[in-house]
Amino acid sequence: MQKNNEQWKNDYEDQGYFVLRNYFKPKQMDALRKVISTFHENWKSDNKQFYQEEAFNSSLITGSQYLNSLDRIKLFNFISSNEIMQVVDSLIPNQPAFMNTQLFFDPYNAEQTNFWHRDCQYDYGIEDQKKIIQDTQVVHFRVPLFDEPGMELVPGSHKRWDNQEEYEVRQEENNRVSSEALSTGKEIQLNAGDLLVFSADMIHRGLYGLDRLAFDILIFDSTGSGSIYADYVDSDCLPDKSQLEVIANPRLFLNTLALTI
Ligand SMILES: O=C(O)CCC(=O)C(=O)O
Repeated sequence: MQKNNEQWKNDYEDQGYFVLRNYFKPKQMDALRKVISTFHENWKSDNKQFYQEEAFNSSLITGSQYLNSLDRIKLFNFISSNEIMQVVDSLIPNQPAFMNTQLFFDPYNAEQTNFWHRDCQYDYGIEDQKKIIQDTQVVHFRVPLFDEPGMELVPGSHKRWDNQEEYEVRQEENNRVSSEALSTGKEIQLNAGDLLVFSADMIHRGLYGLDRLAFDILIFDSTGSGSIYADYVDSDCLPDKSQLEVIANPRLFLNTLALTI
């Protein structure tokens, strides 16, 4: 067990990602698929135009808008399950905190292209991005609900700045577009039951196809400058008092709540 944890940490530090194959039990996946499908159908019918015109993901899956309390508790228990917490604790030993969830699907318009990015580029200018990738730590836990083409990642880019090709493509400079191939990209095909763990700040893009449905959990290191990520938390997506009482291991949510009240 210990060796696993050290291996995960080393792989994450060196490469910015790792995959655990067949990590979740079929029963866990069946239960998760059921709740997520309920969310997705409700979300789609409430966001018809956005879905048909441009969407490739939704967020706030644990919120109260589209799921009832029982289904939300099932999600909270999955997010803080032993399987997830074992990985969380090996990467973020002090005060890991729940940030948000997202659901990635294929765009309705099959012509819509994917795009290379670092998550931090939507909130920070270039110089701050250079700092952020060294200083803070937001980790994606991607749980594909069905077999899917997966993700393409640039290994090692969580700790280093872009080379010229990566920069021009990601920023769409010099007539390049963000959906172009990158020579440094590595495709990671994923199957239902796998877990892909990757740094939000590495250069990455989703691979569309196979009617994918991937549940992403975002967790951050809330120590030091990581506490800025408390601003990204929507309080409606956290468990309330009565829900906390029936979550087997609520530590991840309690750490977030401690930052947001
Ligand atoms: O799967 C996708 O379409 C993109 C995924 C992504 O960018 C992310 O998880 O941050």
